[in-house]
Amino acid sequence: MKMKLMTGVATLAMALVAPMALGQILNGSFEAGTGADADSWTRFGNAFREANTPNGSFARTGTHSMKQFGNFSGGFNVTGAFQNFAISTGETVSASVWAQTLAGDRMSGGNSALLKLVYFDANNVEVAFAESNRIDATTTPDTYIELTASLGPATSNVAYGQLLLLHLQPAVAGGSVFFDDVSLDVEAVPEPATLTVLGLAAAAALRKRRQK
Ligand SMILES: [Ca+2]
Repeated sequence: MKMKLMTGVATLAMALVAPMALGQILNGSFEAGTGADADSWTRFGNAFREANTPNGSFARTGTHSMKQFGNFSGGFNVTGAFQNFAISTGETVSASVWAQTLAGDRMSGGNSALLKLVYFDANNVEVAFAESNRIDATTTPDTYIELTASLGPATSNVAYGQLLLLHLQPAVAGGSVFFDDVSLDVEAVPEPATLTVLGLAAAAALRKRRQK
């Protein structure tokens, strides 16, 4: 009986520790969409779903990727695309995207491109954020590199998360970037308090059984 009880508690603890994949990013490879619109993504500025052409294969996988470049307004231009994802208190998130700049339209000046993760509260106010490594003027062209970012346990006031792919153009420098193969992983983090409660519950149950 004792063994059986302990096995039950262990199973419960494992269930709490096991990673949970919630709020996965949809259409991370940009294969689904109509023209410049990529399904599931909200775009702003100069962000376009791009099809491979007979003259060039820009996608890392499949036949489509997302191309971004500056707005050339003279001010600080931000172009991008984003998706929201579900996240609960105590969960952490890590994300990845592959990106490249082509030699023929290489990122220049102060331009850069990155992946950004943000936690928002119920009033759409930013609670926390994390930024990835970047594609910029120093990045080797014509080569897809991985950009990664992660954000720690969501506090109780976090309502949802957002993943953004961004192209930043501080001035009027040229250069575009192609994004492909976005992935996002949300994982539950066991809180020490939860495990302590489980431990106390198991001990109490054992005591109860011994008393019988
Ligand atoms: Ca693709």
